[in-house]
Amino acid sequence: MSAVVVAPEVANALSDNRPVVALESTIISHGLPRPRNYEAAVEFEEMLRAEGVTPATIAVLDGVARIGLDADGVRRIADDDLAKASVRDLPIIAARGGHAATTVAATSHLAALAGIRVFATGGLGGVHRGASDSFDESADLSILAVTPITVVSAGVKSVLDIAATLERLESLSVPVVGFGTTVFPSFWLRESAHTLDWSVDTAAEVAAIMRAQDALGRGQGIVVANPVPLDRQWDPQEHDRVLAQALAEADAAGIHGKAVTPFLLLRIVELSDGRSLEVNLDLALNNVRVAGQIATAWAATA
Ligand code: PSU
Ligand code: MN
Repeated sequence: MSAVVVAPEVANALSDNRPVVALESTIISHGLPRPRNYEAAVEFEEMLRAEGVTPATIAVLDGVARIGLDADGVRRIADDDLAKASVRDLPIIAARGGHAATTVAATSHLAALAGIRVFATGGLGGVHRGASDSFDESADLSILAVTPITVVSAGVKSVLDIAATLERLESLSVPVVGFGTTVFPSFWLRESAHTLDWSVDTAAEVAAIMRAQDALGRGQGIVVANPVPLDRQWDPQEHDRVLAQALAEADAAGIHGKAVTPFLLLRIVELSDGRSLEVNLDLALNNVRVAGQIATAWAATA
């Protein structure tokens, strides 16, 4: 059995030059509570299919990195207690015949390996608060520096150090463009305190940037920062209050390493009585929609 299997539907779309969008599994397994996570996984795929875009949800099941899941695979990433795999975990899980949900880093790598150029997620991993002591910086950033994939996200969660994350993306020479905005979004909120050098208004502009990036011989990914619609964003005051409490609890409980992101996301859902979850789903769907448009523009110009 090979270590990587591209689902026939995805392989056919790629070889026919039809649009494909990669979707990650960690947001389903570790970022959203059951049973809403399963509904979200199905909803993301259905939204793409309705737009004529082939979804490729990515995960490792039975030791095989699967680019595109069948119905049983989607069930498993939502219902099973899967490990969370970044790129460095992939060879170990594959060799052992194990199962894992893939992070933005691992999903990006596997998508690019299959020739997929566009990927939708919720929020990108980044530099954690206190990283100057802990060195906790998501491999999402370093993998985007070496992986030709366009990732549509609602920026990075405000649980992270947004300023440091943007600095690292600059150092790593990863382009960041706002989609209809010049302000970097902060996941549940449309804005952060940080402005961007570049913004685009259309998917076709993103496809043109991807084309130019290739022509210039650059192999980096591109971050498309897509803010949640204004009427869907979280109330900023409640956001600040809940965030402070969740961060304090994570600290008090001694949560560290890759457990930090899942802990905070699920705790924030509880502390907000589900409000943060609604926003999370809305922003993720909004990213899937824009990624579908970009993949369509990309395929149309190939
Ligand atoms: N943002 C979300 N939900 C998530 C994540 C980010 O809204 O589930 C996940 C992504 O899979 C991302 C990962 O790649 O968290 C980053 O984890 P870490 O900080 O351990 O690299
Ligand atoms: Mn980390």
